[in-house]
Amino acid sequence: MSETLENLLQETRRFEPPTALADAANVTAAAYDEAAEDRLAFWARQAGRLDWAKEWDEILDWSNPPFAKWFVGGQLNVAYNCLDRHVAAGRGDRVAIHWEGEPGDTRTITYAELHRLTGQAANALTDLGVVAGDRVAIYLPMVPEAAVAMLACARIGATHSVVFGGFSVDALSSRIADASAKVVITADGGYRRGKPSALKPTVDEAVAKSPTIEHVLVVRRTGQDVAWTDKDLWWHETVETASDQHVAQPFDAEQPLFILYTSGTTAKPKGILHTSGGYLTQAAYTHHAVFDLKPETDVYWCTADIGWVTGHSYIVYGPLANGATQIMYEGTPDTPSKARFWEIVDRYKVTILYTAPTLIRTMMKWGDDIPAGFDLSSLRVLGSVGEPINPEAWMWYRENIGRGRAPIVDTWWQTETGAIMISPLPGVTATKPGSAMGPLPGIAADVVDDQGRSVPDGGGGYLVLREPWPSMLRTIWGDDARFVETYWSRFEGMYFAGDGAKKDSDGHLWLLGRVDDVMLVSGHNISTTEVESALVSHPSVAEAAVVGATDPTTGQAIVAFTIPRGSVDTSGDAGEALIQELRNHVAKTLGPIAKPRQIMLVPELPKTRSGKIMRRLLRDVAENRSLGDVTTLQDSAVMDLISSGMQSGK
Ligand code: 6R9
Repeated sequence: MSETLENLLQETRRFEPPTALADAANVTAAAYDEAAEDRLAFWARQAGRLDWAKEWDEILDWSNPPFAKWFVGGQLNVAYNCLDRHVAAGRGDRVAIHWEGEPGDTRTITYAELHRLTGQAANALTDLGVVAGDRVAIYLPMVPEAAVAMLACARIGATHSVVFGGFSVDALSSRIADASAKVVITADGGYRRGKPSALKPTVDEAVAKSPTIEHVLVVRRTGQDVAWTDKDLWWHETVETASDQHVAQPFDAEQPLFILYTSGTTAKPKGILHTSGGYLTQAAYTHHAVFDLKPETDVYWCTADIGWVTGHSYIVYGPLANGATQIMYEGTPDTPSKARFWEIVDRYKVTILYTAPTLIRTMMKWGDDIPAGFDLSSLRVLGSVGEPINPEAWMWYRENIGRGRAPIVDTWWQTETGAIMISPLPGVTATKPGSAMGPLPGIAADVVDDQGRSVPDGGGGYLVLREPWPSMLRTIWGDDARFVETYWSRFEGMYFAGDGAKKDSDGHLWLLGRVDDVMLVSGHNISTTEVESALVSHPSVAEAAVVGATDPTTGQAIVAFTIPRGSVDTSGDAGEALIQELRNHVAKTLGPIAKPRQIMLVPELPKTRSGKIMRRLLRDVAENRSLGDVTTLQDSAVMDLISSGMQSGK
């Protein structure tokens, strides 16, 4: 990736942290110096945010890399740290979760109540024969029981494996089989787009293929009819009748906490294994530092689904370890109207919002007038995660949601890293639209070339992590060899994240997406992210996805799928004219080499449930191949829409 485009690096806008926020910030610039001076001592101090039943003997055992052990010999209970200690400190009446169901029903759950519910669920699981080390699959909609189920597993030392409520029978049964799960926790259904959507039939089919499953616990959410087998138990008859008295036992710092299968935009899903002490340390620290959380006054809202790592670390473990008050929302952002998010922010006076670029671009497409109708003045920190955020979407987020005041933290991390690794600090960093800026204190990130040499400022290459970190994955479940091969073999002694990145002239980092997505056009490396950002910088474009399609002349040619903004006329000649204008716009912004061969105007883009564009499918469309595996596709009807409704021009 030596010959890269300069476009993103020419960004000259800078946004200083607001003075009031900087003056009262949880973390100041001194944290970088402290961590640089002694990284391990820094992490040991962060571990001190938690209550340990037994202090560790050694901060890090790295004697058998890449297999790390953090806080060796230490013991703690993760659920105790998220619940009991807050209740014991007199904070039991604080709201933990303001839950908002899609149909408009609400529940307010205090720390004391969440503690009681978790104790009941822990007792119920124990009665069902679940013991420390067993695996429990969780296949639930965004209901409070999802958090309760996770915490109950943590409380008894069982390992949870949360599977997205939208996944298919095969996705669920293969994950159950891979982890040999003993119990599945599910629901009759959940609400999506105004309708009850069934979950139980999928579980029934998956369980029929899963000999390891002994019991199925079913939460009643929608009240729809369900088939019943002798393995099934209602949650309200089993958990809600159990004793809420449960004493949490401490477990080893390296006790497996959860397995989470990677989003799988490519290849066979990997069961990423996370353990307890190091994971909770970094989830709690980063939530405190990156969002500047003030637990007494903030109302925090992460819009991710609990089935994604963002939901694990920034709905369940980080916020609850920190005693935060948060919103949990069950449904989609356009039900009952496209104003749903802003109505929630306004009503609960949300102060910290953490969402994804895909949602920000969707809101852009729907139009500025929707958020403009609400009081969003409570918002003081805005976060982004999941994909590179285009400078244009970043500016839209800042202006229309942050009202030009709230700092944006663009947070780079992965299921594998367990917690945020690269991000601005809201009270410290002067941000640049589209850049995740730099590694957090205690994190050693770098960009290297093909040979693993650090690139100079201004250069581009592969993102790596040079030192182990507390919340790092410990292995791929059941496959140590694949763990070593996937992450630690590309560059000697470094973790290879699979992402491309650039350093600008100040040494700040620009993430460019998966390296598999980089295109090679007439011998030039061009990242899909850069062409997408150029397209989104045109006023008529809300969202764009770019792929490299095989081309007889240039090797690969750039094909772009583009969603126009709501008000743009794309009928007939107007559509053709727009396509030509966009091709020229990209050529002008990035140089003629980046001019797309073809631009298609489409109504939607195929995305994973976590909101990442599935470029592999678009490449198939661009090359007229039949479609590959779509099990992680949010809505397979999108592909039909794209294939039938697209307007294409060369
Ligand atoms: C947390 C999460 C990880 C991949 C990662 C990268 C992309 C995430 C990003 C970002 C640019 C950001 N990614 N955050 N790219 N800027 N702020 O998304 O985990 O589902 O495992 O995906 O997402 O490509 O490698 P996961």
